[in-house]
Amino acid sequence: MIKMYGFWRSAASFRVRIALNLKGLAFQEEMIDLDTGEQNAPAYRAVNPQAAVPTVIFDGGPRLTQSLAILEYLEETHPSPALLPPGPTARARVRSLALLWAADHHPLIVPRIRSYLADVLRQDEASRAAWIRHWFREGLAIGEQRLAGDPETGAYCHGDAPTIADLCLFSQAIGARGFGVDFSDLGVVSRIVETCMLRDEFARSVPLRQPGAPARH
Ligand SMILES: N[C@@H](CCC(=O)N[C@@H](CS)C(=O)NCC(=O)O)C(=O)O
Repeated sequence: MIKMYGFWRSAASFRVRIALNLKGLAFQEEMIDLDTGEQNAPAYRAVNPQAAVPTVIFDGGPRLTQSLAILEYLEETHPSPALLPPGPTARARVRSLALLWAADHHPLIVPRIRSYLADVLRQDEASRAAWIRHWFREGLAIGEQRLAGDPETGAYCHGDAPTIADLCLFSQAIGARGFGVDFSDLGVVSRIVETCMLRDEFARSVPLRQPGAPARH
């Protein structure tokens, strides 16, 4: 059985959860409570010295961190259904979109950044909320510019099957909604998010359906 250390609200855990579901791989998720700082406790730092989720331990296999590395590992070890398209140009486009959200925007809103804003820079809650909403919104707006009018965009970010770009877009967009970001004006992004939501593998991966999530947040 695959074991994942995650957290209900974690976007990085969310994208790996979707991939495991799409590939039909059974896994058990242990929640590391990021709200109480459990990621910083010695017990979890022994698992991942970066004090971040996800960490995935494969039965008889490696212990991996960094969601995109985990997604690539899953793709190489369980290639069906494919979450990367064939051909180097298409794969580069998908990875580029995935990195836009997962590498350039998501890291700006994680707990360690929010704590620094609060504890070191003394930003009040309203300023921190504005920061979070700004980076969510910018990532989605840039995504819209890249996706709209590009003939490679289909029902999903690339063609008519989900790729790792959709996992990253969906997790970022659902997280944005959770923080009150309205992106209904971003037509292609909104359409792809709704297309993903129609699939059970995406829908049952959403934060509010995970153990420990509040009834609403
Ligand atoms: N680039 C990493 C990001 C990992 C990460 O920062 N995860 C967040 C939750 S989404 C976390 O555990 N943050 C802990 C903290 O900021 O203290 C990945 O994609 O796995």
